[in-house]
Amino acid sequence: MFREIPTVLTAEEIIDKMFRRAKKVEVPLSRNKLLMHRNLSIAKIFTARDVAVHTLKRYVDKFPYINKMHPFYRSLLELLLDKNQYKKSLGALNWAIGKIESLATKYSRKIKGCGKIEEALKLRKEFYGRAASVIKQISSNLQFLAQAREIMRRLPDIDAREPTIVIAGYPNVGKSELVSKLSTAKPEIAAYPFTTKGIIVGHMETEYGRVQIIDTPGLLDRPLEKRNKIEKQAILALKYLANLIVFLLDPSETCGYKLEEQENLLDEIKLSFNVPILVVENKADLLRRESGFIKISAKTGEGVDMLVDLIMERVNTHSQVQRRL
Ligand SMILES: Nc1nc2c(ncn2[C@@H]2O[C@H](COP(=O)(O)OP(=O)(O)O)[C@@H](O)[C@H]2O)c(=O)[nH]1
Ligand SMILES: [Mg+2]
Repeated sequence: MFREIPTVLTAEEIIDKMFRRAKKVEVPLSRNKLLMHRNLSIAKIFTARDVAVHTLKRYVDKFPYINKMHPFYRSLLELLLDKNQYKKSLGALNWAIGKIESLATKYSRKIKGCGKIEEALKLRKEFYGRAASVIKQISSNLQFLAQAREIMRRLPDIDAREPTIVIAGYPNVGKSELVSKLSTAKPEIAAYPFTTKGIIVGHMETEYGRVQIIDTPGLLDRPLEKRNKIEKQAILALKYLANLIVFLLDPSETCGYKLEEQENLLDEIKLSFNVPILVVENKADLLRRESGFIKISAKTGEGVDMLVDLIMERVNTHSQVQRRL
């Protein structure tokens, strides 16, 4: 969706392009010089108009409507750019399209009715000046959209419609190890706002179709309270994506965090995300304790098949299907 947004030219670049193309326009030679010059001027005006309208229309078509986006992307974009300014900028482009179309119509009519070659030339110049001024008036809007494009292109590239599992838990509890065990292909890194690490996206093929697995280094691996408001909202955007959060505990504490600390993070995530959570105890090869949670070893693979069954059960329950629709 975001890959299709074209590069946004500056006002000067659009103006250059309009007149460069208009300059190349030719009409058949004719004995009637006045008629020939009128036709030439009109053809040039229409070419300049077409360049401007085509360029701007493409932007209007290719920049997505934020309000129609999946809530995951919508909530991230609301943090990253001024939504009103975005709407206004696209509106300004529409205004410019209409303005240039009507100027072209008006000036071509005037030229048709003019009686002198010089006048045709003068009117053509006048159109150029006015059309250029319209484009200059949307210069800041074009600039804003160029920035918006850069922001949108850096958004994580995820299929928001695919059932998605988000993995959480303190560092070193085995999240990456588990994601690589569950993924059918090598997980990919996707950019994520406010973290340089990005998120890791893997895919699991199941009899019910593909499931996306997301590892979130630096996001869901420490208390949310330590983040600033914007970071926190960017992290919470994951709730729109996740059908299920798999929270990994490491009772062996070889990760370097006390189990109690880990459980506090679990409680916080439970409170902050309105998403079903599956608690999994990892590193069962090192330590097993009495608890109601499923036990696995991401390292040896023990219990992982059972975990997949549990995940699929949770992802395919009626409520989950409803959430997707
Ligand atoms: N013994 C044992 N070690 C594990 C297990 N899962 C992960 N590890 C190790 O724990 C360390 C941290 O794992 P990693 O997947 O990078 O943790 P993450 O920070 O949560 O992504 C690595 O050295 C892993 O090899 C497990 O089930 N058993
Ligand atoms: Mg990791």
